[in-house]
Amino acid sequence: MDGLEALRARYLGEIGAAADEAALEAVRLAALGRKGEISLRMRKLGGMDPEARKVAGPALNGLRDEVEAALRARRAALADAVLEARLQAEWLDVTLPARPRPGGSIHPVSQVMEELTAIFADMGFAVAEGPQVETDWHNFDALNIPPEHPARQEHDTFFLHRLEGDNRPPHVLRTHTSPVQIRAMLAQGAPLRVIAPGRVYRMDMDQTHTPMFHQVEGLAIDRDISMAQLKWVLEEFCRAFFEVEGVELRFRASHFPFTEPSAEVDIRCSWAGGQLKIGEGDDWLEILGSGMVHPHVLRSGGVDPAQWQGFAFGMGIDRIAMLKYGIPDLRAFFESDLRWLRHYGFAALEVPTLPGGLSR
Ligand code: 2U9
Repeated sequence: MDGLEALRARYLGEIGAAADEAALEAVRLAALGRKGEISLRMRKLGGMDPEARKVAGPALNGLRDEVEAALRARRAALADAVLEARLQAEWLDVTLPARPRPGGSIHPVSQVMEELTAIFADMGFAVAEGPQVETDWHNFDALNIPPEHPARQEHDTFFLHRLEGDNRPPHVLRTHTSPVQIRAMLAQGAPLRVIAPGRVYRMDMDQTHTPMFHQVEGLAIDRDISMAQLKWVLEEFCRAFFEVEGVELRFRASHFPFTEPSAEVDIRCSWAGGQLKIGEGDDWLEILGSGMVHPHVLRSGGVDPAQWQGFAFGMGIDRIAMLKYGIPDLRAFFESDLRWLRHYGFAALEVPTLPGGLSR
């Protein structure tokens, strides 16, 4: 058959020159498509005389096979080139440093709240919350602080202004989180195990006081609850929170209207070299107050003191944050100074847990 050599040279040339998949497909259709040049010639084989067909048939089959092989090879080469171009374009230097930390950080008060929530949750305490604007009954009377009690003055209370004719009970900004536990007792009854972390307000401002600060209080009510269990819970808490095995606590008799007996609790520490170390040395640092819940207070919460006993404790969150993280000035906590926040803040997304670590 004439011109096969020229056909071969042309198609192999066009295949080699096809720049992309579409160009290659156009060449395939021109040669091997239904109306392609090679296909048409193959169709004509049937009309040839047998002698001529014997020569032309194998030659055309050979040409078709060769063109098909060239198409396959070129298609593979084009696909390789596309992949190579992508690899070049999407190249990534995995040795580059990671992106900078996001600007925000967790405030030490939030961090410490998460830490103590994790510790007390492990001992079976749920978190209770309540309003920051309270009735004076929930804030004082229910806690065995009657109107004439000197503690009402000591609390430096913020009273909410009342318009004439307003018959609602007097409201205050809560001076402690204790009313949260009164509400928890009334709502849930006994037995009960809750902590109440949150903001409290007292009209006081100097180097160690701010008009708003944070407290956490705890309350456990059950049958046969005693000071021994209070002591164990507080020791466990201090060991976990300050991350020292050998914590030692000292209970000093004290007085609060809402607990009887009451104890202030000191932790053994050392100030050697001006640096605080918990769990060693010969100094004692007051960290919390505690006691057995007063029967009047149980009754205010609708709990029968003949059936149930309870222990309670309270501490300042800002204060224990300062002790744990070596923060010298309380007032800086609430100034929103970005340099301070960057220095004392904690990485976001690293939630404190007992197994995962409280503070890193
Ligand atoms: C209920 C019954 C009892 C909570 C308690 C203290 C002792 C205490 C202070 C520590 C430092 C407040 O932040 S602080 O100034 N708190 O000493 N708090 S017992 O007793 C309760 C609470 C609620 C129903």
